[in-house]
Amino acid sequence: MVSVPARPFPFELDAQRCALIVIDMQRDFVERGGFGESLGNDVTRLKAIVPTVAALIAGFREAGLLVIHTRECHRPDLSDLPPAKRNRGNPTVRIGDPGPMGRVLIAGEPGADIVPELGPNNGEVVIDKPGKGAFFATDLDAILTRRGIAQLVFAGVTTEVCVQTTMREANDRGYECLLAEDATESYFPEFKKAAIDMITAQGAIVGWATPTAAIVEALHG
Ligand code: TIU
Repeated sequence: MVSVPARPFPFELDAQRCALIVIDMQRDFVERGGFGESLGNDVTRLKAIVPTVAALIAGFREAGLLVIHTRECHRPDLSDLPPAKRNRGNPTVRIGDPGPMGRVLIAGEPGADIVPELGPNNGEVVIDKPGKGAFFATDLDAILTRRGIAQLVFAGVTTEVCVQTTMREANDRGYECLLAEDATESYFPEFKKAAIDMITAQGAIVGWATPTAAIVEALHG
């Protein structure tokens, strides 16, 4: 066990039972012309965390620990896309429509790929998920259980949507959750702050938060 300085109090990291989960660092959310921009968002804030997420991934790889990547995407025939999700809001391009990076949020299309700087290594787990939470309609829990994982470190986008949803799902399934607070981002800075405040409040009601450097230092310690 290594004690990692964190909010609201130190996180007792058990490296042998810990995995990193990188949420949805896909071109469709991070680059121009994708789903994120189609919803009216400025994607530059998200692109800026790529080097920090890369440093966190490198820390886990160097420690020989499991890295899991998720992608929010749907089947090409849209059979796993509820109309309520496809029709929500007033996007310029809907999920499944053609865009500059192929069909938006469709598995196998360029936009659904993880940004090249953060691509998975051989042997790393990639979870394609139809929802915001990575446990919904996926085999993530089974994979973690088989590997004896009890703690999850979280990075990725967006803090208050897919990251927070997945942290809440994980918390309810008995995982201890630590958010790398500078390796996650939102299109809305005030939502990022509020999400982290909510996660860590009430004695870590959902989980802990700390900078990437503190996690990497603990892994090497
Ligand atoms: N991955 C993820 O957060 N999906 C979203 O749709 N996020 C938004 O903030 N829109």
